[in-house]
Amino acid sequence: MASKSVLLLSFTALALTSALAAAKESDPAPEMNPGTAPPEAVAKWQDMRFGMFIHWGPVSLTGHEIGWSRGNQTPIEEYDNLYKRFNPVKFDAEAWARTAKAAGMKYMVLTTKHHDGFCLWDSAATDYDIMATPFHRDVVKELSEACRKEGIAFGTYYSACDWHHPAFPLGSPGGKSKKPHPDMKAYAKYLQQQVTELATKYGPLVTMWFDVPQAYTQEYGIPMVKKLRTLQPDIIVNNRAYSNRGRKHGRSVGDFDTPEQRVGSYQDGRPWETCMTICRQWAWKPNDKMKSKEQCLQTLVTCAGGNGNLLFNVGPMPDGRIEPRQVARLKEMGEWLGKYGESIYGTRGGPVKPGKGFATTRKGNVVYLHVFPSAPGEISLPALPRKVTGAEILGGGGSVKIQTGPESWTVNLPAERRKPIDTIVKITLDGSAMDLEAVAPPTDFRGAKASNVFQKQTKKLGPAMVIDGNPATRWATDTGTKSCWIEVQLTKPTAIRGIEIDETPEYSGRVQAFTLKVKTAKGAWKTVAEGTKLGKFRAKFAPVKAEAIRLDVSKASEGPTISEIRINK
Ligand code: FHN
Repeated sequence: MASKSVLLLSFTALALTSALAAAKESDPAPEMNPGTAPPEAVAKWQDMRFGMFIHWGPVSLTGHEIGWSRGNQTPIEEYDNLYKRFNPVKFDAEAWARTAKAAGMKYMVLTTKHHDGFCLWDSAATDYDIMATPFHRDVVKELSEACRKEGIAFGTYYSACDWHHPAFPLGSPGGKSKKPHPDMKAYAKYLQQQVTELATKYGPLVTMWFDVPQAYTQEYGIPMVKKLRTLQPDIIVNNRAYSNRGRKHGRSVGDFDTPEQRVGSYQDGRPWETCMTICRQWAWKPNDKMKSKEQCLQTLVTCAGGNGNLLFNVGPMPDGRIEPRQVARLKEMGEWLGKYGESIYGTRGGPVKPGKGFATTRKGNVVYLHVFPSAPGEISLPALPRKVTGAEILGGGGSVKIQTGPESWTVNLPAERRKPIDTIVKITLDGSAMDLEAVAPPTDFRGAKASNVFQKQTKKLGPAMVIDGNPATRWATDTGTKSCWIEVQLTKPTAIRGIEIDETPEYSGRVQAFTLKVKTAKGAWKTVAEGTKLGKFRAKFAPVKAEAIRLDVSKASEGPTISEIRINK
């Protein structure tokens, strides 16, 4: 019989072998590891913080949404022939690049091919491209050169789904139809050929921004990304290159996350970039509702405060111009960045995560405290393990007193010292701010619940969005919701004398009758306000000790949606 030690040895060897085998299974085979961008390339892109997204193509002739309107508002046959009359004679790549530069944008991402399959460059792989239009000029070539001339990094958006291409299995409307003769191998070859064209014909690309891969799965997508990285070693690839997105191999796909139409949540270990429209539609739409200067800038600041980038979208017109009012809005952003850009460019988010009416960014031994008008007169921050050696309002607003205690720091910023959109307090520390652990902001609230959440998307659109201090997030309810309620709980019974409710600006006016109640420390619900219009609602009342607040909407024209609820003590 074998001795104990021999048995033990063989058992250990067996355990080791099976562990190695298990490890082998969980690690992707080399050819199935999409790789990552070099850290220094990612850091350089993070430093840029602000980019221009452009959604453009023959669809701009219709004023409807790119890709999605094909087979919806616009019959497929009509949509697919728009290119024959696409002649944007006022297209001026240098003007677009100058507009981005004037906005303070450091990079640009153009939809070279959206889900409709039309290509804005001279592609050898298809005739369905810009060279087949009366315009007959390579837009990608002209724009990449103009960007380079203006010092703007150029990147390409490429839709992995293609509802026009016969070999891609899904078609319009919205990928809901099936092509008669799909051939994923042939489509994958086509896609790789086009991505190779983009990666070899137009100089260095800051990013390849893939989108909506639908049936384009990883067995095709990973080798394609690997090839792309050999062609452009510094390229940053997003997390939408192929389906099975996310944690197929124990880590997310791509080099950054892509929260869409909302500001991402604070994240240290993994870069992210919010993509958002300056209006409501991605492609050109006449008289579309445009975001205010305040919304645009506070979105940028809150992205930076969350340690993310903002890719802000314009949809140029069919004549080739970016709409003048959008150019003007972007110029306003650039003028603001011209004064306060040091608090955005080259910074990282934190060390205090975005809170009620404020955000922080950091660079070296400086913390920039961004204070929005909605913030209270005294801003309380968790104490940081550093000493404050100086504090002043950026842009020449004089020094600021910060009371630093063991638990919290208090920054006193009365109304008369505030700027209209963002008052930035530049706080200099006695050591680096960059290695500080990010901390959660103080909050009056411990939770929120609601009668309904849009398509049960609680993470993105749940009731907690109204108490996160982030004006760019919102609680949303299902389409057709005519009555609903939301309730927020305070961290402790608190004497309050007012409540502020911001109905999401783009959807303001939906609430047509509501009652606002406070749960007193005795447990009774007390009505403190009622009305027929929310918008930016401000209730003032005699101080009451509150444990919770409840908004009951008894009448609405469409699903109510609220961005923020705040209390005044
Ligand atoms: O369907 C597209 C949409 O048209 C737009 O291009 C956005 C931009 O991020 N991406 C997809 C929706 O997630």
